[in-house]
Order: sequence, then C-alpha cells, then structure tokens
Amino acid sequence: RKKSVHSVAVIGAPFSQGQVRTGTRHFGAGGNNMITLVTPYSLLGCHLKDFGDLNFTPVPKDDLYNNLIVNPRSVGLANQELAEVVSRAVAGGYSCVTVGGDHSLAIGTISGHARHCPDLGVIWVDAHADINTPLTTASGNLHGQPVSFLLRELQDKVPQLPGFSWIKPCISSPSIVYIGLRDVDPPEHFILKNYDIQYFSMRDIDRLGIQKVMEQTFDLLIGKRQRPIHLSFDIDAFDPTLAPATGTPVVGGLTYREGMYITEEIHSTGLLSALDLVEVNPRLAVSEEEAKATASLAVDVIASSFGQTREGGHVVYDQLPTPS
Ligand code: HAR
Ligand code: MN
Ligand code: MN
Ligand code: MN
Repeated sequence: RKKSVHSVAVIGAPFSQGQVRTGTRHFGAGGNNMITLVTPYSLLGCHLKDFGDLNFTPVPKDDLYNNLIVNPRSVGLANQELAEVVSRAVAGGYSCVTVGGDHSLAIGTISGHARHCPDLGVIWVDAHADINTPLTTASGNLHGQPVSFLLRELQDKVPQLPGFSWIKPCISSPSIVYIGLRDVDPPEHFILKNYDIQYFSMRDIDRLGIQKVMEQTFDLLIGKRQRPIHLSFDIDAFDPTLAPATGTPVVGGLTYREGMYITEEIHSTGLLSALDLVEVNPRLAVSEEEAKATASLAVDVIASSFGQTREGGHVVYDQLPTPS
C-alpha cells in the first residue's frame, strides 16, 4: 500500500447529537481553527488537505429508541456519511484527522478506516470507556456507546438501532487498548473484564508510569505484527484543569506531559493512520481563556501525533548559513 505519512486529510465533523449538550460542533476544522492547525504541520513538512466541515444530513423526526436512546437516526446517518469520507481519504493515501464533534463519531471514522485497513488497531484515550450498549446505558447518549457497535464479540448483546443497519462490527477485542480511564460504569467494567479488553486506567498510569504504559500498549497492539493505528483521542482524557471546555470532565486526568508523550510515541511508530480529536466544547468554557486553552491543547495533540516534538525538529534546514 502506497502511503505518504506526510499527507494528512483534515475532516471537520461538527456533530453533537451523540450527547445532549450543544456546542461540541463548534470546534470544527473550518474557520479559525484551521489557521492554528496549518502552521505547525507545514513546518513539519506534512501535506495538509482540508476536507472542510461535513454537512451532515439532518433527520427531522428522530424519536427516542426504547424511550431512552437519543437521536439514533441522526447519529446513524451522520456516521454513515463520515465513514464514506474517511474511507475515501484513507484509500487515497492520506492519514486522516477527524475533528469533532462528540465521540459517537468514532463509529464512522473507525468503520470507514477499517474498510480500507481491516487490520487496524485502536488506541482509545479517554476518561471514559464509551462501551455501554444501548441496553446498559444509563444516560441514553450515544457518545457513551460507540465501541459497543464496533466490537465483533459484543454483537449478540447489541440491538439494531434505527439508522444503524449499515454498521458492520469491524474490530475484535484484542485490537483495542484504552488509556486514561477513570470513570467507568459498572456494565462497562463488566464488559472490559469479561471480554478481556486491555486498558490502562489512570491508576495504571500512576503505578507504571506513562513510558511503560506506551511500551505495553505497543506490545499488545503491534508486538506481533505491524498494523495501521487508529488513535481516538477524547480531550476529556486530560485533567479538567487543562481541558475544562468539555461536556463530561472527570478529575484526576492526564497531565500535559503524559498526553504529549502518548502522541509523540504514537508518531514514532510511523503507523498512525487515523486520528479522532473529540469532545472539545468551547461553549462549556466559563471564560474565553478556558475555551482557548482547551482548543490549543487539542491542536497540540494533533500536531504532536503528526510529528511535532518537544525537542524541536527541522525540515527547512539542510545546511547552516555560512559567513561570507
Ligand atoms: N459512561 C457515561 C455514559 O454512558 C458517560 C459517557 C461520557 N462520554 C464521553 N465520552 N464524554 O467519553 O453516558
Ligand atoms: Mn469519549
Ligand atoms: Mn470521555
Ligand atoms: Mn513525520
């Protein structure tokens, strides 16, 4: 497969119906955010292609499923549309950055990515496991459930939601590793344990340190064979002091340095093939500074995933100027 690591497609997915707060949509790839995104990438020599913000087809009458699940048809259709775009971008040789939007959109990005790379492995960085099924969710929000639709092993526990019939479960439980968990519902914990799903909670990070966590993550995912990596990064993995502008903040999260270490290490594998950056919600910030801090953290995650390092780097110099 011909694939230039430095061709990066940026897709804006302003979609927020996987949760009930509005505003997650306002951190898209279009508009001003693009300017801050482009600068570090072009310095690193990545070819950036702006795919613009997707215009998801609205679903006018989207009743609750089971009196509980919110916006099933809208979430289903938007993800179907997103999967199409992601799979085309990946097939075209791009690494694919999807800027959300809420985390339900990982249904579409991972499905689309897997169409072209059926062997992909997922690194899910999040305070939450997002693995409730429509029958275990307490909130009814689909951003707390995306993984349940994607895992083959879980399919006999997942009912068919309206709008979801296009989804083919595309990953097996050994193909996902979680990092940063600290708010896991009891049924989610049951699933993680019972289906032998690998995770590094914040407690594991405290115990092992982030370096060993990344080492073990790669042993689990790419120890036996190289495969494309899908990084699904929920900004609420960070401590709320760093990322306050998000819908479900949880105390005790990643430090800036742990976050950057995760993305630097993932870049170093050379295997990053798609990245989701989700759950940034500027409207939930109590001040302009909070909104800006969260957005700029998100930009750092993306830039670092594609090669920005804290030690610096160069593409523009191949020799130093000589005094004449
Ligand atoms: N586990 C809870 C639920 O199912 C909370 C999920 C919160 N989700 C996110 N995504 N912010 O990680 O609703
Ligand atoms: Mn999430
Ligand atoms: Mn989360
Ligand atoms: Mn590079």
